[in-house]
Amino acid sequence: MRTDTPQTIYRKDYTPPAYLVDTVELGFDLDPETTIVASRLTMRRNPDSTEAGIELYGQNLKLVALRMNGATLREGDYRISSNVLRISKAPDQVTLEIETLTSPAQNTTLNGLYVSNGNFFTQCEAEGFRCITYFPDRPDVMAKYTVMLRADKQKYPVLLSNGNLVEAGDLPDGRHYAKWEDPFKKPSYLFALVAARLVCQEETFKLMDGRDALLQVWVEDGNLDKTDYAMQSLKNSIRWDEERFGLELDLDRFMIVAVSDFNMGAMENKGLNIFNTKFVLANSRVATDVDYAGIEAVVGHEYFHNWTGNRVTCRDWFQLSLKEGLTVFRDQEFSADMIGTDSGRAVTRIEQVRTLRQAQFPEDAGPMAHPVRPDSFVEINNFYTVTVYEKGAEVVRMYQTLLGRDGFRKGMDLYFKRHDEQAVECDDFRAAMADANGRDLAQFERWYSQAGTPVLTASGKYDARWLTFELTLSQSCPATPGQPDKLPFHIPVAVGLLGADGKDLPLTVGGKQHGGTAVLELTEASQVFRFTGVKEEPTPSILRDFSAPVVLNYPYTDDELLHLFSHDSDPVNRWEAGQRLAMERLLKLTAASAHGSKQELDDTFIEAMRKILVDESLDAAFRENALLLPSETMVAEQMEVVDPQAIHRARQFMRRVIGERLRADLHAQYDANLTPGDYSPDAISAGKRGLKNIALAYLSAAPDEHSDALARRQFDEAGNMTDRVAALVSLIHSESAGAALALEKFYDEFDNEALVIDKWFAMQAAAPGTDVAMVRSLMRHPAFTLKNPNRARSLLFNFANGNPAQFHAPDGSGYAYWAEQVMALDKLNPQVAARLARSMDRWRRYSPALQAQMKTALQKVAGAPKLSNDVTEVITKALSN
Ligand code: B3K
Ligand code: ZN
Repeated sequence: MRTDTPQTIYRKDYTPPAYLVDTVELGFDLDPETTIVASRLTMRRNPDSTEAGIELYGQNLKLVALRMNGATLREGDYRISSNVLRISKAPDQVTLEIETLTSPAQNTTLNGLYVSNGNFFTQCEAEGFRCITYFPDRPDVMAKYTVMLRADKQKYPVLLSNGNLVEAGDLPDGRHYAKWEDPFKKPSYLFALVAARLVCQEETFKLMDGRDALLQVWVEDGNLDKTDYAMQSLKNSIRWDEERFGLELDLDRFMIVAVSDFNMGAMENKGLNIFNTKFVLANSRVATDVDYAGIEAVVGHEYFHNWTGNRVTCRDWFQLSLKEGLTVFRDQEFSADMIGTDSGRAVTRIEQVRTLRQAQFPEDAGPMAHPVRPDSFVEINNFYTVTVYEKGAEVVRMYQTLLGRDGFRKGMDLYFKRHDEQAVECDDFRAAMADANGRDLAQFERWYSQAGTPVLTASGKYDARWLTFELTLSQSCPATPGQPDKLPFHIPVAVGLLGADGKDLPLTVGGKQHGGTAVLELTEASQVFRFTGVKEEPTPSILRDFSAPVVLNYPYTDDELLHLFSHDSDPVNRWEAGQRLAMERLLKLTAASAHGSKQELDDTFIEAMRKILVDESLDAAFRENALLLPSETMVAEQMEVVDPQAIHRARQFMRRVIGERLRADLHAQYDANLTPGDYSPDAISAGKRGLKNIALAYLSAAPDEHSDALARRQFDEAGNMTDRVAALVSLIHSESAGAALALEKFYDEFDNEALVIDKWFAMQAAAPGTDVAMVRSLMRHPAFTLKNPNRARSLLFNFANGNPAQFHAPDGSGYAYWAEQVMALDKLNPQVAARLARSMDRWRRYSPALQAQMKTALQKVAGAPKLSNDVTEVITKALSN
């Protein structure tokens, strides 16, 4: 929460801490109203610092006592201002004893120590530890922790913290205690405690070196039937990190705890990962294939942080991508390896590309654009972004593309050898990659320092006499806030050349032979690459496997795209060709719709879609992805002036025509991809369900009595949540007469399953027929609350981000609603409010009439009293950039 005028923090101002902390002893007397926190820190002057005094951070705390080397300090010995406690005169060796009070039950921010459903949890990243006690709460201060928890035994039978349990027992007055010791030094943001009434699934697991580790998944009573997949994913993660990176679990015990009130997905606290229930709880009755995949990815992600983030951590928060980009890359590789097949890998890659285009490219082009390693921030929590995470992962992936898998592994090995138990910078990671491989990666640094999505423009020239193909690659990068000019990036561009038969031609470039794909390295603003011995005029397949996070412009003809869509050996570019064909048409249809002229879709496109749909040599999951049209948001990003309603009409038209024209084949594929028998979330089965359900969606986009009956039957008979939800969405989107009843039935059946009720809100929020008035009435539903982030996201975020035609209603009612909700949420939970605030990022791209209304809404929020730093930063940037 804001205390003074928001201050901007700059990366260039970094200075080392004046004091280092060796040990931390914490004592908690847990009580929802007033928790007493006692801490004892042993500190010593940092030889690398020139600053004199001790600086501790603290927020919303009541200081009860402060002692230095046994002597009580009085005001004057120390000063507190702007959440900083300064002791200006201190000896070189210091033991500080601090006693503070905090009120977890009053803490609706879900940052620091808070209560959820009667249980205690903590969230300390990025700066939540300072809401628990005064501390040099910065990631470059790493210390060893011992934690004593005391609480009522009846209400809080389970007491957990980081590391190993060393002692436990009873206390007078019905209380009990548990003492935990973490053998590894860690920054304060990785501290965690849980005091709760919970149950667990547990197992011992043999590690690579023969040690046994105790694995536990803790949930509320009644949810033990939903922990198997999280446990399995944890075991798979541990094994994968051993095999792929030689990294072993360093603790004897590893715990995952699920909590229903949580600001994000999960948190990698050392040995005690705390998770949003959404990424733990699953069985076929309540969770979809997407939920299962999410659990695998997030369990993996948090586990992988144990090395990339915890053992080697960040020097300061500007280096966040050092751990996040790298760990996202690792979880992506883990998920791909779990599928195991090349085509399965490609599907995961396609999904990553879609996320980048849906969310990261718009961020890079908007008012909050920032480099992967930002130079400044007001509120660090606003920088847990798709740029830091997903673009950061792309940057890490490019090392692997440039150095090869083995080279990348060598770089990782050197990184750990050099930096284990240190707090380091993105540059240290780059240096390890360069040094381990004897490569100069100096220019590669620009991926960390320059914001914006580079644009790669390509053109090709075939010379039949000399059998050469010249590929000219040029790059540029649009200006972003504070960065008007950019220097060329070091871009790996994976290229293949297709012959007329659709096969890859052998490649020789710069005298060097490659297989079917060559990784070209573009380092200048413009370069020509000459392929020799090219026996026929090729169709170039550029940026295979999406080898860099850039926008590619190449003047493809429809015929070339159709050729690639039918034959490219690189599945990602094969999919990409289909997306380009669809995007061109969506843009034309949008223009036609805006001008009220006739909408038409050509046979060529429909036939190309049919060919993919019925090609049973292709994985079902790939076909599903190839049939999925670019989203309305992606179309909007391609337009000078966004017309949300015209985009929506165009996309709906296209879906309807595909549904009508491919009706028989869609029915056939529906039948061919049923998954009878017990539910399994494996990729093959999930792929079949995906294809079957997109067939259903197209059929419902062109509704007739058969499609309606099909959706109703699927809804009634489905043996799993994936099929249940798909059927319900089809009924809602086609405005079927059965939709209302199905929604009611769904609600009644799952009213005890919070995560399913979230889906119930989310489906309605994103339905084309849901307007602002309906969202307002859904907010009055007894199951709705703004206090629970999952619930708030399910309705508010899905409406603002997932229902653009309604959110951008011409009368501005969506914006007025947005402003109200941002302000209401900000009073409870600034982090979540700031996320919702981001929904207006792209406001300058709409028509003047819409812009004016959006500006009014933004200004309304900007003028609200006592706005948090979080929301202030987002709104100020939106209004000024
Ligand atoms: N590191 C946490 C995110 C913390 C967000 C703080 N606002 C989860 C993760 O990336 O694994
Ligand atoms: Zn992470």
